Amino acid sequence: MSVVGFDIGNENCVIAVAKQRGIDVVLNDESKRETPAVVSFGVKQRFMGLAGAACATMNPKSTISQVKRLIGRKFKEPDVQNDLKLFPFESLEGPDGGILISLEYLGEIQKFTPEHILGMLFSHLKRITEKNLEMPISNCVIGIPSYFTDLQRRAFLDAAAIAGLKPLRLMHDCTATALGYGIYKTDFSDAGPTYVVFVDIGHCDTQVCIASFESGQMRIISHAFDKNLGGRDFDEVLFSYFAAQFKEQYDINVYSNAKASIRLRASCEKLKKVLSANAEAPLNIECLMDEKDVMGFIRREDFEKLSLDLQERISVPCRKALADSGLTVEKLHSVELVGSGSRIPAISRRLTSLFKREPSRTVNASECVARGCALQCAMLSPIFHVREYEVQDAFPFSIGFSSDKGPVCTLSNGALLQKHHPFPSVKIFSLRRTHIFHMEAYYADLSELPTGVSSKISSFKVGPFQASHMEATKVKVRLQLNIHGIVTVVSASQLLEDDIVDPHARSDAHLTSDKMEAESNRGSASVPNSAEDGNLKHLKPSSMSAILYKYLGFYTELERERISSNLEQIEEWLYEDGADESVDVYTEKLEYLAKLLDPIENRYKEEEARAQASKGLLD
Ligand code: ATP
Ligand code: K
Ligand code: MG
Repeated sequence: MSVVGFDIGNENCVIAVAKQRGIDVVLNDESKRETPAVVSFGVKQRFMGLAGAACATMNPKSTISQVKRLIGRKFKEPDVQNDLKLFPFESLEGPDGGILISLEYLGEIQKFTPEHILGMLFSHLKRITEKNLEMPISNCVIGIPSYFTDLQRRAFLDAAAIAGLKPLRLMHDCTATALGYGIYKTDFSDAGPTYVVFVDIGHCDTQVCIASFESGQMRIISHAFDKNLGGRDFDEVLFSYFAAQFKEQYDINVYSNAKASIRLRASCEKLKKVLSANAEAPLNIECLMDEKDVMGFIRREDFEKLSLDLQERISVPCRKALADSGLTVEKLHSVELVGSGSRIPAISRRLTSLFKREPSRTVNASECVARGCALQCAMLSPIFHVREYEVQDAFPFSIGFSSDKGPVCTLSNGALLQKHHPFPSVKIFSLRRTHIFHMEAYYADLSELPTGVSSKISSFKVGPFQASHMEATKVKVRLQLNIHGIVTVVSASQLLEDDIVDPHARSDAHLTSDKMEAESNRGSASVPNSAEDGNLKHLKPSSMSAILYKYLGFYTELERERISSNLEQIEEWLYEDGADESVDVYTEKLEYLAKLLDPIENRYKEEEARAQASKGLLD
């Protein structure tokens, strides 16, 4: 069983694996710790990673980078159109409104979805890992931006599945970083929580989160982001500057020439890095265009002036995260700056004045996401014993839920789940209905989302159920924001009169999680009308059925697997070695099992209490 963390960046991918003695970063075939996120399609073969990046100038129209930008997006979104203008490859609208990339491969024009291309990249990273570990892998945790929509999350899972990977969790990048930071730290004060801001500036985006640490636990309080602000935008400032200069000086228009644009952009990125360590830097490109060699030069000071508004924009998500956390800068313990885009000195200065202290670089800026993901994977995996540590993430968007009779809400803003609601989590509500009905999950406040995103999340069909003589029956719906941050209806059950007497004797009807997954991928889920219809085959040992049946909807697929495999092992042990063991050993095993069940039972009780309290408010 593998324990792997992946950071799929717009520019660089990093792979980390958990070993008994700690977390290691996997070296790729070129012995590098970072692998360019590039797939290039050639006449005879595909080139991935570093080899792919080397094809960018020779074969620009068939070389795909920054595919993460396009995952789970619609072709017509304004943001997508802006990105597509920057990319040299051709694209068109797919039949579902998605994006299709059209390129020449093996001598033919072929069309690929972004999911397909990301799947190829995943396969490449998987192969590197397997070669390195000398064993097949599948279980992993993958970092994603916190601003990813439901559709983008599903698309990421689809791409991982194409490569034969099994993500135990899609984890928000900053949450992964915060976990890696918190779990090793033992010097937190006892006087109360320690608050840390994490700022991750990548190639295309900026993400900020505020985490609260106490001994043995970490909670994310707020997430904020600018999905269109990263190192790439600083490159673009230099690009426009030199493009204008070369037009005047050499009478060439690089905008009109795809190869010249790519070469100038690549040189500007290098120049930007040089300026992080030097006060000035030259830019020389041989034969850029029209057989002309170009020579340029810029001082860091001038670069900083040109990029002033980008620097200012970095403050925006920082302020937002702080405002949402309800904290003042004085309450913060430190500011951790990560992501290689943050290596520009002016950015550190800007953050210093904003947070009234210099940002720290305690964690490894380019590897922290992958390392945090590998750690989370180890924590979720039964083969590893990781120190007891609780991770609670927050979901950055408010979610609303409506039935055909209008919104189902518990909050004043009409949402069912408030922005920054802890997740994974379950919501229960009941409705009175006579017939099959439809429910829809949607983003309740579009101002929280990146612009141009549709409010629709997914729709679910509930029923048919047995309603006697057209009389309305009470249907209890369990909605889950799962471990990946994806909304699903876990179950819908018909409440009978007996329920009032005995809350556990209900006629529940459930979908297996497998079926649920398949159904909800199509954006709809129908719920069978009796327990016999609900396929409960996945609940294996008989002793477990009762437990899992009672708590259905309150545990994640992972928790189920963990409990199930533990129970199986213990049952086996009982009939074999266990027969000769002492009482203490039995008790120890029992206690271990109880500990696995505790959080689930707590969630169940909490939700029952909440449902009781809000009775009558719903419907
Ligand atoms: P994203 O997080 O947007 O998906 P990513 O994770 O691939 O992208 P990083 O690897 O964190 O991004 O950062 C890449 C960016 O950092 C690029 O824009 C690169 O030019 C920039 N960068 C790398 N080194 C330096 C440096 N020394 N000075 C300035 N910028 C740098
Ligand atoms: K990265
Ligand atoms: Mg990144």
